[in-house]
Amino acid sequence: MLGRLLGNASQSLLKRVSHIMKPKVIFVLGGPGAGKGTQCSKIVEAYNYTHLSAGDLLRAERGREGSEFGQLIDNYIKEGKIVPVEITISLLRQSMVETMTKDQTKSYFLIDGFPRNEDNLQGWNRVMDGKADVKFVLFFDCSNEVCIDRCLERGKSSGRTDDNRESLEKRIQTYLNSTRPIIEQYQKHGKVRTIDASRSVDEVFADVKAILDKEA
Ligand code: UP5
Ligand code: MG
Repeated sequence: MLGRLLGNASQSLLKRVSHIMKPKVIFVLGGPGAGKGTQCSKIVEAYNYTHLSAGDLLRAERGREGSEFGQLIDNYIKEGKIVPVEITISLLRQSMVETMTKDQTKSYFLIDGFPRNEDNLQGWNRVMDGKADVKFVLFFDCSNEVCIDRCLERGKSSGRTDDNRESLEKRIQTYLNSTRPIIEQYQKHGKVRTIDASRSVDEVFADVKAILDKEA
């Protein structure tokens, strides 16, 4: 399935493009509503990074006319479950190739909301091993209560099918059971930069800047 989804052309294009400029990746993780998207937008304004939100890419694919995965993605998102990695990684990879093909200097990526579980991590390693350098994980640490409150508030106008209490409880469980262990794995290798994400947007961003100025 993976080969079919990625397409041979896309695979060899990424190989060629990454020979010229290997993509540098920061994974951005944290609970639902921790502020990943908000902070990534601010990073993009100040630094030469391209923001790829796995969730946004999945929502776009869900809404794409003729997508064979629309219904599946819809069900997974409402249930707060993690979509099979073949789908997510093909979307991420396609976006990376498109970005770098248009402009070869754009080889710095923030990958937001991925990898969320072991299946995601293994899929990434299988497909991207040697083709991209993961510098570190930017981890927005925030209590479940704050995360839920932010998403419920956003849910008043976001139109997101998962910004309701029932889906949020499932999203939090998935985050605790599946994503935290991935963060812990990276932590063991000294590859996590943790930020207290419960503060104001600007306070959080000040810490983000300090990390990027030092390391990126
Ligand atoms: N806000 C942000 N920062 C604030 C601050 N410091 N103080 C006060 N308010 C703050 O922010 C959320 C809300 O809080 C906004 O209203 C914002 O203004 C406010 P946002 O920046 O959007 O937070 P973010 O962490 O991006 O929250 P999001 O809801 O996007 O996180 P999720 O991880 O839950 O959602 P995502 O879109 O990544 O994934 C959705 C679903 O897609 C998953 O549940 C899963 O089903 C599926 N998915 C996969 O299957 N695989 C993937 O790889 C990715 C997603
Ligand atoms: Mg987001």
